Amino acid sequence: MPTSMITVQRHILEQERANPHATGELTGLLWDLTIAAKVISHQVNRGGLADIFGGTGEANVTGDLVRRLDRIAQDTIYRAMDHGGHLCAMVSEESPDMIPIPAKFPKGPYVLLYDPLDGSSNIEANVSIGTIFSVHRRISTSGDGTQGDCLQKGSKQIAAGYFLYGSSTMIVYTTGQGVYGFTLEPSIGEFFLSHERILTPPKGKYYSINEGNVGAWDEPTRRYIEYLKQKDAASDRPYSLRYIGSLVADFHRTLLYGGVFLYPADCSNPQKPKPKLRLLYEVAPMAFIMNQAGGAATTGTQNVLDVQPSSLHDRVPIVMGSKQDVAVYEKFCVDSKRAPANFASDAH
Ligand code: AHM
Ligand code: MG
Repeated sequence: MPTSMITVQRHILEQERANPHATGELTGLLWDLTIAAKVISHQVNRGGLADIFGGTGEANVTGDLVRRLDRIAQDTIYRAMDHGGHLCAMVSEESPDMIPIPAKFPKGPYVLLYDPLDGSSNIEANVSIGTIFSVHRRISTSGDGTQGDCLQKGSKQIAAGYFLYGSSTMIVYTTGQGVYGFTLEPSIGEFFLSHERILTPPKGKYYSINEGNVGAWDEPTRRYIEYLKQKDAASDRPYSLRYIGSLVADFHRTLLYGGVFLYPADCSNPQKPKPKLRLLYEVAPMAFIMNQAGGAATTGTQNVLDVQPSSLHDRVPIVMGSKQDVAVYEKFCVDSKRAPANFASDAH
């Protein structure tokens, strides 16, 4: 049995009570999401059953193969969230356009942006995957939500979090009052507080990047990773590489142990850099969480939370993690010509 008896439901409620203007809508919204996650977790745990697997044969808007569990996760969240009266629109990584709330249901003050099942290329290897979510307050005044409600900077997020389907199922979330983690007790179906007020170490000793892409990295990233691999006992270098290729899992480890996660743009064509991760469903919510845990997140030139989205499926480069590690990366971006060795004394 868990030692803490604080359920996620009670925690969300108490956080909302701390805000004198709270209406209870956000509590209801997050509560509905946890129900969807329990259903998805159950399906993911049944993942060894052959009939769940296999592509649907369609490609999603970002060109990835839509796997069957992706679709189950997408539908589960939609069905859990469409009728609660908390939302005026939803947007998912798996759909090209906004997903309206059916006319027969009341509209609410929030929009929900989500990646229903991130890391799905790992499903068949039984690697941890997850659901990522981000909540904004609508800026339009009534009726159906608009694109403008969705295309808000990360700094405007009201809440963000993720569900991790791993050796146990977890929710990690923030409403701008710190980051908290809860672990699902599957026999009774409740998430219990297991990670009180998560704080990322100010500096880590791990880096997390798809190193197979080295030939396509920009110069600062290449020099930064070289620097992390150089021996220097005073700054705990060389760092160790940890990379799963599943954002929620790589992020969760970075959040708890510190260090840095990077997904830089593919700069094979320097005139047209191509980032991979999506601003609204992956990068902005993770940046909000990292920031609330005392870490940092940058595109290399800009704080991620200040990036103004221009379309629903914008992608940006991302470097996030321990504050000191991200600060060193930013120095490489400012002056990529500087010898890596000079950074040790500056940053540590
Ligand atoms: P997905 O949303 O289609 O699952 O893709 C996103 C995933 C992230 O989970 C992960 O960080 C990244 O893609 C891994 O990409 P790569 O295989 O190029 O390293
Ligand atoms: Mg994804």
